[in-house]
Amino acid sequence: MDIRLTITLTVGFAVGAFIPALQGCSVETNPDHCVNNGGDEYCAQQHSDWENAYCSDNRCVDEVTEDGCQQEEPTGCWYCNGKDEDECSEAADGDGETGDGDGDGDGDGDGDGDGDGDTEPECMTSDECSGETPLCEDGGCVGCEEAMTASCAGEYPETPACAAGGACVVCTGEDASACPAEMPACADNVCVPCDEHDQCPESACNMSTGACMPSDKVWWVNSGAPGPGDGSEQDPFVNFAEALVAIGDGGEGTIFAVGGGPPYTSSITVNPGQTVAVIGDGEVVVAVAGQAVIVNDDAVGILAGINIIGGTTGVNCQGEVWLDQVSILDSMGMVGGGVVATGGHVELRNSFVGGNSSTAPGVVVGQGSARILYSTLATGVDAPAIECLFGGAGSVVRNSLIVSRAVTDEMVGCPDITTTSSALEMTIPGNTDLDEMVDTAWFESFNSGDFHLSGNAPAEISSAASWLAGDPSIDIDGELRPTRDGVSDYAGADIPE
Ligand SMILES: [Ca+2]
Ligand SMILES: [Ca+2]
Repeated sequence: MDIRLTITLTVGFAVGAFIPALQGCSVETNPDHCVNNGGDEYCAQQHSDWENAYCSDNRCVDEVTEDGCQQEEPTGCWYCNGKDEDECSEAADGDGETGDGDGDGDGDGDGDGDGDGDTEPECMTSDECSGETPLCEDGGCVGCEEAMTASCAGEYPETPACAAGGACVVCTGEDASACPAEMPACADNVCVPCDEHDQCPESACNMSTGACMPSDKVWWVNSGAPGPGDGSEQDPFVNFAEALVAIGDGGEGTIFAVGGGPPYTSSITVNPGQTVAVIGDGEVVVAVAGQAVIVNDDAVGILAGINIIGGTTGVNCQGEVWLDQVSILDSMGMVGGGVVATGGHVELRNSFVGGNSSTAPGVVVGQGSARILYSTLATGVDAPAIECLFGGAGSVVRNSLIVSRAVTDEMVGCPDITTTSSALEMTIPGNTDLDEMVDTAWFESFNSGDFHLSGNAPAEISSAASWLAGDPSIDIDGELRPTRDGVSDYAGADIPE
């Protein structure tokens, strides 16, 4: 409301020297208008390229100007010395004798006549208005941003959102309330499937379908809560196991996880038929002895904003897995791998995978496939960053940073993976060759799995990636990516601050 008010006043000031308030009789002065600044002389200064400059109060002109200056003599509303002086059309005509009389007469007559004509209603209802001035307000068609009382939602139920140019549209980035459940997000004023969790603030984006997860199937967990809890935001469960039970067989549910307390010690197991989203706040730590996340065949696991430390395997995928802004640290000698595509398909985006004590690869591509996008894989001396058990056909590495402390290829057994726009130590055409990573100084803290880039990272990383439509709009920390097709960007999950 404040913004609309400001815009309206600005536009109002631009049109006339004086703006009578709609309800009362108060008058505001426009300090930038020629009638308040000495008249013609002011216009001549403001428009030094004009042959003639006349000051008008805009009542008698065809084209209203913001500062009141006109190039043609504004007969009938010419205030050559400013508003305190008499209107001076008559003086210029040299008709001194009848000047006073005619002047008064013309002034009143023209003023009333023009006034009535100008305020004859342009519209009675909004269906007489369209385009970028779709709303009828006080007899005139105005843009939705200017409107004080009329609104897109009130006048046009099917296009209830107000776009920047003034038009009423189906949706905007801020208002997608008219979009259907299966296409809850908005791009270019058109409803589209979601691809980021922020587009579904009450639950999570089901990345698999592009719909928001059910808003009535949402549970909260907080490892620092007193427990046992009922899974509500006010009284959360303490561990994932209770929330997974609440989602139930074949259910589709969202778990909001709060970090800052002790590590979560129950694994996240998604059973066949289930679709489970776990949305952490970035401070969530999952530390279990065995496999931290298991997504079974015919199950969908969607994880974001969580940190997995240790265990035997970070994420074991047999169904469908979506990982965004996830960190997986091998601190204690994983034997399986950070992310294992046993079967099915893994999407790994804006994520860190690796660690110094690696005994297992960062990503293992088995019978399944993986798409590794804008992720940083950095593994220890005994482990490749990516290992393919069956060649890697159907898998993709793009816009990622792939390194290993091993003095060998950091991708092993993967001749069929499609790798583009990434930065690696090895040479693959279409990617950036960083040469051997001689120590761990490229990262803020390699040993603790903090793969944010340090000042020692090779500069080529900053332009190795190429953003494409559909790619994440942010990095692992929420920093904005370029979001224009073909623009170069940092490879890996981190854009340095
Ligand atoms: Ca290496
Ligand atoms: Ca960053």
